[in-house]
Amino acid sequence: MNSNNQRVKSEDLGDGIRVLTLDNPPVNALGYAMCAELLPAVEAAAADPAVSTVIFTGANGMFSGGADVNDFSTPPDGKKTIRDVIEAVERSDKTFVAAIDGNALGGGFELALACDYRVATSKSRVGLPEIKLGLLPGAGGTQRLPRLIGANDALQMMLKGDMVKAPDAQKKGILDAVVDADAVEAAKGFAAKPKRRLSQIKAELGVANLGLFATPFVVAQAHMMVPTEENGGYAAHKLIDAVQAAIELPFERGWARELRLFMELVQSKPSAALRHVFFAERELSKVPGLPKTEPLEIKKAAVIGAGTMGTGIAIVFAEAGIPVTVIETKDEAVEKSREMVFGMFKYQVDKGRLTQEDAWKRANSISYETDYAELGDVDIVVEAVFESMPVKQDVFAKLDAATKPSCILASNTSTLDIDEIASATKRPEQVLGLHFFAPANIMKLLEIVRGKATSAQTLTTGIVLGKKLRKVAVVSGNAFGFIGNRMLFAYEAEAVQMAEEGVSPSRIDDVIKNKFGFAMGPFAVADLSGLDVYNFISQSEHGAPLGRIPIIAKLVEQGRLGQKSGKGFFKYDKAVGKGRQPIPDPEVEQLIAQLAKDAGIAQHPDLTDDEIIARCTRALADSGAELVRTGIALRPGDVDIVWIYGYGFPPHHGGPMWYAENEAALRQAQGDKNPGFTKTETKELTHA
Ligand code: 3H9
Repeated sequence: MNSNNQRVKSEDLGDGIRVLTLDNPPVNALGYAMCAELLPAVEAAAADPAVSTVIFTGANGMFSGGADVNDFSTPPDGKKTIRDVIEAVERSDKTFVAAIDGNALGGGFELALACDYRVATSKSRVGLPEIKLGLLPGAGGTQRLPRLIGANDALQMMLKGDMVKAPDAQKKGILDAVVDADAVEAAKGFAAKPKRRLSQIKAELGVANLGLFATPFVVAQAHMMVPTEENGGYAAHKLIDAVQAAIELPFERGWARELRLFMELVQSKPSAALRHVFFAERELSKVPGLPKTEPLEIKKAAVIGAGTMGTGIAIVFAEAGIPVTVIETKDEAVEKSREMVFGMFKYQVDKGRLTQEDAWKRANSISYETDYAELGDVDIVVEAVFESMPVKQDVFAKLDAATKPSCILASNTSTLDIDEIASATKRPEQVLGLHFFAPANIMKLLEIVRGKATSAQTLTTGIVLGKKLRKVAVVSGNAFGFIGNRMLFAYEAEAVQMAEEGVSPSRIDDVIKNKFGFAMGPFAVADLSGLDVYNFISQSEHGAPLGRIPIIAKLVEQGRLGQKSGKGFFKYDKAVGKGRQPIPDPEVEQLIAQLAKDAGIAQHPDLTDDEIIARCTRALADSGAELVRTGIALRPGDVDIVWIYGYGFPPHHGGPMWYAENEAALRQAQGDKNPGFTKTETKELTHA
């Protein structure tokens, strides 16, 4: 039988072999519509006496990206899901083989696990990334993978949610063959082999020497290792429960337990938040109204300045395989930069992420020069010099003269006006901001700042380059502080305001970090960034409208610049947490109380934890809404991504805009007439 349904192609190859090809672009998602076609195709093959082997494969350069994430917003209500397809495979007495060419993820990989044999091309990757969506694998993954590779390894793989390259998957015993040739051809080699269902075998723990108490011990350890349910670990604990069921229960009961846990997660708030983050991330490169243009090919780059930031940016280029020239006149800075580069690549080798040879090649793709005349052949330059307009304008004028006409000139400024910087050149259309976050080689966020003259090609090149550099790139308009830092000011100001009302900085930080789940509290962040930097910015012409924070000016006056000077809002002691752990300082609390008294600020020292969270998050959302309203940010989702990837906003709360919107919905439902930022407002704001 040869048939061509919309999403499932069925072809008989002779010798009893039928190939079912998943063809549902872009990622062959196994959504309701797809499963409504796949299920009868599997049932037809199962019922056909002429078929002895069914091979699943995928079109569009991949096996399948898993269930359709869009489907999770509506209950299945009797619609067919990948679980129904897998049950049909399980019922059938034919041999099933997965021929994987490209990614097999989530439900896609679970379909492969339901097969008797799995073959993949060497470039393929497999994985169960559901945890990143606040879910657990809900189509048998939690029951079959433990039976295949041992529960302990399976649990680690599912908790991380990372993709595993085919050769590594073969070593783990996940794949039966890895080939450089055609996957379906290779799969045919398994046609005559006997059935081998994972559901029929017992799951072993895969941990030696723990005796009778091995399972309870490993399970208890696993629960201890992941974040608490309230603080980002909601799905992780349920995943551990599901894997425990795989060890302790017969397959059918584990399969049922997995579904119950999956359904609980689909309806959970953290999962809704993480699914929002997933789609918001994929929206980022869509810039409304941007004419379609070919991006410039970036074969060679340059960075101006070998400070910590410049070096980090150079490493990012080198890691992406783009050779980079760093311009630096001070020998001492070059020496330090080289040390940082080699230290970082050695670390990658030590961690097993790079071979010695690759690390050496990449480290040596960063060269150092003193003269701009060496930049004649580069395609892009990123300037990372001191944050001062005259200094930057001087650099840009020199770059304009030294680089070829097509070269793009980018600034890593975190606050300055891109248009003013561009005005120092004769090519403002080829100027943009590329605002990396420190440490540049670690932080995922990149703000791409579009000046008023930035051309479509320059912006497109920035977006494509961002992907190549493996950054999460968010387009921002040219406003003081762009998206992230502008909101940071509003957030810090609100935190200081609460301190002035009598709540200690350490309590505010504790609530924001440990109760809400931020990576750091607002006062620790201020200390890390440097209070002198805040002070300098708030005194500058552009920063002034953001308002001055008198306590910060006072602390700077006293030489309390933050972590770098050992004192800021908190004290730091080299003997405690390597000098990075904030220690509450009663002196600062007294100083704040005095300033508040002098200014006649009403005291509310008994603010609840929830009030502290509400005020901080509302300050962020109000400021984010203003950025969307004025077109600086394209969408509320872009704001969320900036704060999740650049400032440690807990992803399970969806970002400041998503969180505010959902909190408002809750308050509205409770009859609050002034609930705050609502969903309707968000929709109206969006420029996309
Ligand atoms: C699951 O399987 C649950 C089961 O255990 C149980 C079920 C009962 N659904 O990322 P890209 C879209 S949960 C819907 O830019 P890439 C994406 O939005 C699922 N849409 O491409 C984008 O759309 P647009 C577990 C999806 O090449 C387009 O495809 N699976 C899905 O850089 C291209 O995406 C996962 O979590 C999906 N599952 O990366 C895998 N996947 O063009 C999630 C993608 O309109 N997906 N889209 O903006 C990924 O990790 C990456 O998308 C992938 C491709 C690696 C596949």
